Amino acid sequence: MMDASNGSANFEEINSFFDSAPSLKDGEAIKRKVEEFLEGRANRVVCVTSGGTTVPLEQRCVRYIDNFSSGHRGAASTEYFLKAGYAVVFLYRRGTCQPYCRSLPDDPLLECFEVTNGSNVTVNPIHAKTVEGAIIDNHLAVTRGTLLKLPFTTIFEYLQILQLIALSMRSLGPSALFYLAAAVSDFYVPWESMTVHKIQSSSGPLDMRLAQVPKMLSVLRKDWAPLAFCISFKLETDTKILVDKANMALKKYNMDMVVANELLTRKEEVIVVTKGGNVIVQRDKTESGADVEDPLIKLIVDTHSSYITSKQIV
Ligand code: PAZ
Repeated sequence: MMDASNGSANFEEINSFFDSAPSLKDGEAIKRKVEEFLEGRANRVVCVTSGGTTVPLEQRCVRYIDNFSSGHRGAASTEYFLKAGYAVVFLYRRGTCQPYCRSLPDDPLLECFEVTNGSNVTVNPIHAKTVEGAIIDNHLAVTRGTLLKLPFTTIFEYLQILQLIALSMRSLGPSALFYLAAAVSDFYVPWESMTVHKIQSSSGPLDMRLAQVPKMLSVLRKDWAPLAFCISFKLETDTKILVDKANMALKKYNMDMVVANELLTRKEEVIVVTKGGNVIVQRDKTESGADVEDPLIKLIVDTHSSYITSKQIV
């Protein structure tokens, strides 16, 4: 479902994807939010995409195809980008991991709080520090106006909102950064050929042909935000092909960086692939709780700084 190195931009396919997609609910409101968020901003802005897209099988969707992505990478990276002074547009899959909530238990409401003295709700002392940290950090990002969160569920919503964000960020030139960590479906059912009502099991085994999702990386690079610094991700389960596939994506889509990761070790290590060579980035295993996103975002921030400088000199 998630290989991203397939074919060069087919603009006809891309147009037809957008023309036939169901119209984006609240599209105007989302556009306004993005524009208001970006208004007057000259400094660095990153669009972090996070979590996996779904592929509906019915227009009145009961069933859909999904993928494994937890959104941890996107949420953690957002925190480090904010710490580094970026404003972040966080385009995330509904229900996946959120910035500053990574260390909370699975059911924060029920596990972090308790009822004391009859009806007072208090924080369970075991979780007090984590809850306090999460609330303060999130509050800071929101009050400073540096974090805009936009949810998606389907592949249609994801690509429509990404296009809208990219077109709005275009004016930021090289200060704009795209960090595309979402696991984006490679195959989908085009809306017009999708059955309206719930597929009936009484009709026997399901035989379904999926179309390929057109690759949007080239159009992002060429049309939507040509001066932006673009980072895509490449996930594989076979390490033997990982770096080659990342290199192919780097060239084919003219990315500035491709972050290659393997499913089982993705929280330990990533390989940053650039035209200038590859760098292995690992989490600091000597420090408990250290994650790979910390050194990864440091490297990206430095590389983005050099990129901005190089564009200013030219
Ligand atoms: O969301 P998560 O933290 O569970 O995993 C992150 C990831 C593996 C989805 C991301 O690092 C990635 O590789 N995204 C692109 C996947 C792909 O379409 O190849």
